[in-house]
Amino acid sequence: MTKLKTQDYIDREDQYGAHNYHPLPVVLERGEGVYVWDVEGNKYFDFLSAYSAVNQGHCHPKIVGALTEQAQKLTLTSRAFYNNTLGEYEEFITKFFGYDKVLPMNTGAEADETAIKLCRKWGYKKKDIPKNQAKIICCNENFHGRTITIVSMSTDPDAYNDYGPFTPGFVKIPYNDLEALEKELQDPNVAGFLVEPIQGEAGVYVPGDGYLKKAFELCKKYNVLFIADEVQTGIARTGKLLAVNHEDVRPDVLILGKALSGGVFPVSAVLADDEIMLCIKPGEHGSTFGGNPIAGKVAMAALQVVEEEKLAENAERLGKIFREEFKSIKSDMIELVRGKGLLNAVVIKPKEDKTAWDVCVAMAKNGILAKPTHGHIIRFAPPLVITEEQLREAMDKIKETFKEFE
Ligand code: IF1
Repeated sequence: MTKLKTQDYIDREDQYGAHNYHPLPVVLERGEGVYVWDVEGNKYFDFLSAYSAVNQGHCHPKIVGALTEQAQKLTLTSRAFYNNTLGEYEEFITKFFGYDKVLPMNTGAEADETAIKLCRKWGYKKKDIPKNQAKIICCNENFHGRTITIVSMSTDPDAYNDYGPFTPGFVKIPYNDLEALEKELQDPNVAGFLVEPIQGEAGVYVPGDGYLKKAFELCKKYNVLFIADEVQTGIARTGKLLAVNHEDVRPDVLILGKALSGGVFPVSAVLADDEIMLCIKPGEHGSTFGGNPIAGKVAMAALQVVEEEKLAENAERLGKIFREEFKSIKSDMIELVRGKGLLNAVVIKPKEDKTAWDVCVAMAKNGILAKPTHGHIIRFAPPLVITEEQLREAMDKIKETFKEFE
C-alpha cells in the first residue's frame, strides 16, 4: 500500500466532498499542544486553533481522557430520560460562569439559534411584545453561524446570497455605534441586542473602550436583553475568561461554544438566569445530542484546564508580546495589528500581486499555519497553552516570512 501524498488527499476530497471550503494546501494528521503535523511529517505551529476551538491545545490529555473514559460507559441517552452526568455538568458550568441555568446544545450556531428563540420567548412572555412582532438588534459584519435564520442577520453576501427567503425580525446597526443602538432600542418591540464582544470573522474588530458597558446599560434602560456571543471570544481567548469581563459586563444571555470542549467534541451552551431561562417550557426546545454525557464530561475537563493552567493570564501576557513583536516588523505589507489577548489580526497591504493568501502559503512553508479572513486580514490565534519561548520561536518564523516579500 503506497503512502498517500498531500495531493492525493486533496484530490480525494475534491472528488467526494462538497466544495464549501477553500483550505490551505496542507493535510494534517496529528496535533499536540501548539503543534500539528502534516502527512509529509512537516511540523507547524497552529496559529488558527480551529478558529479558537483548541484554546487548551491539541489533544489535551485531561480532556481526551474525559472523552475516552465516558465514551466507554454511556455516550447518549437523549433527554427522554435523566442520566448521572447532566446535572453534574449543569451545576458545574452555571457556577463556573455565575448564572442560574444552562441550556446545553452542540454547535455555536445552535447556541445562537437557542439564544434567539429564548430572547423572542422572553419578549412575548415578559415584555408583552405583540405576537410575532419581536425584533432583535444585531451588528453589521456580524458572524453568528450559518443557519438560515443566522445568515438572515448577515451583511456578508457570501454568507446569505441565494439562501433566501430570510427570517424577519432583525434590525442591523453599525458595530461600535452607541447612538445607532439607542435609536433602535426605543422601539418597544425590541427584545434583544445580539453582539460579539469582539467581531472575530469580520477581522478581529475590537470596539472602543466602554462600548460593551454602555451598550449593556442602554439595554437595561430600555428593558432589552443584552446577548453576548462569546463562541469565539470566550474561554480565555482574549485574556479574560470572557471578553465581556474586560468591561465588567454580565450579559443577560451568554452564548458559548468552540473551546468549551477544547476542540475535542461539539459542545455549546446558553446561560441565563431563571427569569429568562424558564420562559422555555418542557417540549418547547431541544436537541438529540444537547447535554449528552460525553459533552458534559469533556466540557468540565476543558473548563478545569482553563483554570488550572491559567490560560486567560497567559493569553493576556503573551498577547501583549505578540502585538509588540509584530509592530516591530518592518514590512510595507503590514498595515496594522489589532486584537486582545491571543485573538489578533494583521491587516495586509497587497504588494504587486502578493496578497494575504500568499503570505499564509509562505508562512506554512516556514512552519506557521494561519488563514486570511475577508481577503486581506490574517488572524493569528495560537492555542492559549503556548509558552513565551514557543511564541518567540514562532515570531522568528513570521519575521523570516515577511522578509521573503521585501
Ligand atoms: C466556519 C470565525 C467563521 C463564531 C461566532 C457563532 C459561530 C461562530 C462568534 C458558529 C463560528 C467559525 C465557523 C467556521 C469558521 C469560524 C468563523 F469567525 F471563527 F472565523 F466562519 F466566521 N458565533 N465561527 O465565530 O459556531 O456553528 O461553527 O460551531 O463556518 O467555517 P459553529
